[in-house]
Amino acid sequence: RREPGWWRDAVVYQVYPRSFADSDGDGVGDIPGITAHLDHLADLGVDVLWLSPVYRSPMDDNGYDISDYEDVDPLFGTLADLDALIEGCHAHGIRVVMDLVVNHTSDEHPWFVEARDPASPKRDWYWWRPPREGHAAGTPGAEPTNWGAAFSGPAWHLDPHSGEYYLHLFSPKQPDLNWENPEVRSAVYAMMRRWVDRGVDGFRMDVINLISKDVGLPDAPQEPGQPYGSSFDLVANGPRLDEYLAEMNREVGLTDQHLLTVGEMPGSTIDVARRVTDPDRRELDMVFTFEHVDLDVAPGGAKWDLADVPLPVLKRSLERWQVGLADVGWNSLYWNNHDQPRVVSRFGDDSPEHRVASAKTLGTVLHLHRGTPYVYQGEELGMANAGFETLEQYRDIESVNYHAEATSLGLAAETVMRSLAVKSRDNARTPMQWDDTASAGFTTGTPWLAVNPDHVDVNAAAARRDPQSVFAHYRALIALRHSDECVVDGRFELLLPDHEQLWVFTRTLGDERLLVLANCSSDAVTVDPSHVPDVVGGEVLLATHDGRTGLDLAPWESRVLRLA
Ligand code: TEU
Repeated sequence: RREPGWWRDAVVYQVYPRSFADSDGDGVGDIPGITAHLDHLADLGVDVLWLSPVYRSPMDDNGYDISDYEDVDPLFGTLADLDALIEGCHAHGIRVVMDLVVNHTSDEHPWFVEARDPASPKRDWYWWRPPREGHAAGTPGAEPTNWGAAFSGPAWHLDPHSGEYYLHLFSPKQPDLNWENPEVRSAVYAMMRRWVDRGVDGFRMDVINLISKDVGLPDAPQEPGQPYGSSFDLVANGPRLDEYLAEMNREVGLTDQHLLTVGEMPGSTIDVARRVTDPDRRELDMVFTFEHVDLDVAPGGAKWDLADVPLPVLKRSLERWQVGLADVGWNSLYWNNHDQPRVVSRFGDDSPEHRVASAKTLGTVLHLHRGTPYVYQGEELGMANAGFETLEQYRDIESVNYHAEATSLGLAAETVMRSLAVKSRDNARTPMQWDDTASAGFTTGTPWLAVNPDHVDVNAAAARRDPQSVFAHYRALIALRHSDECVVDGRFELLLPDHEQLWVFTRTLGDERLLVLANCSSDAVTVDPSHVPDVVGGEVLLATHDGRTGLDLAPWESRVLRLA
């Protein structure tokens, strides 16, 4: 069914079910809607569908707060619908990777409901601590540590019933599981095995490098004026991470059954990735690094403190991971997901004049790196950021909480709205744009989040008719990966690292050499022939602007050449 390392030449397509396709008119995407659009994925040529959570959930964090790991939330459909989707994918030769969210559950999960009782045998399935010494429960500073939560506020929530606090690195409705407890680990592995038995081909593991914490739960370094300590170094890449991942792999048979595993690892480093993806250690196949998507943050700031990213900085970041994992382990390659703003708006140029070319060129650059590429729904259409201007348009808990926190700390409203416009996760969550009809063919009802008005031009129906579309370009990139070993395994070498406009690199495998020439700017540029291998004899495999072979590159023009 699956060969060892099959995922090395695979391309993964991420579906955020809430925003993909609504089949029952309630304004929210659902599983039958995905099944109805599998031809889109098959036409694109992707090998894997990564499905963001569809489990039962109060939807505090749009399903990343799970109250039943083994049932489908009625909002998305039924288990029978999910079985039909898995079957439909397999019939199209597409494998299915489920989202595994086991750093935390929902506070409405029966495990946590039970654990609220101090006498319950499940009390120790979560992190409970009494108020800080010398502080009365519920008073400021009584939290057991000075850690902040990712969605604003403290990382500890007082449970009045027991007078103790519980840990939640995200929202108060997402209590962290205590992975020190072997009962927790066994319950997670049993659940994973049942999903594998149901036909699932792998897992994307949500914040999996947070599951091992420093059990001493010490205070974190706290900058003066900062409301909380920066706890990331205390909760990320903890002392037992490798032990847990190896145990999970063994207990679930992840490598034995050649299941695709990708660990989402905020704050991970190349050293952690080399270790965790080293095949000999049988932990994970690959990880999502955050290094390149944390570059546009002002030094010492949070994601909302905006900064530009000069191209050389971005190029060097991806190069570091290419070099770091060249001889051991494996990279994932991504620009987009449901947490990140749209790449054409972030690192490209989403103006009407340059949107298509920049989306295609950013796709070429990413897909010609070494690793498994991930395409996020709508990326193959060149979908852009939402363009929201009022707080009422936002839905994401992270964005809404940030607005409240920042304005209460005195930040100017327009500064906060600007940060949201550039970085809110809702930028990635506007409904998939299928056609130019009302609501872009996403729903016949009222969409849960506003549809981007640009759907009249930016939509799958138009793209599939247009040989020059982003969709056609992504289809060609995916076909190239499937047909060319050098794209999959060729050694990466960055050229012209300090050039502010050009992204130029080679891939070499045996006597085959590919050259990628990309103008990642909105101005024309001429390539200095003394700085690149002899391109004249090269065969153009893929280009954004057909028929051009000289050293002049138009704005956002890129070419992939096979050198003689
Ligand atoms: O995201 C992990 C994570 O680090 C996020 O906080 C992300 O960095 C941030 O949202 C960027 O703005 C995962 C899921 O992908 C995310 O959707 C969930 O909200 C989060 O974990 C909690 O499960």
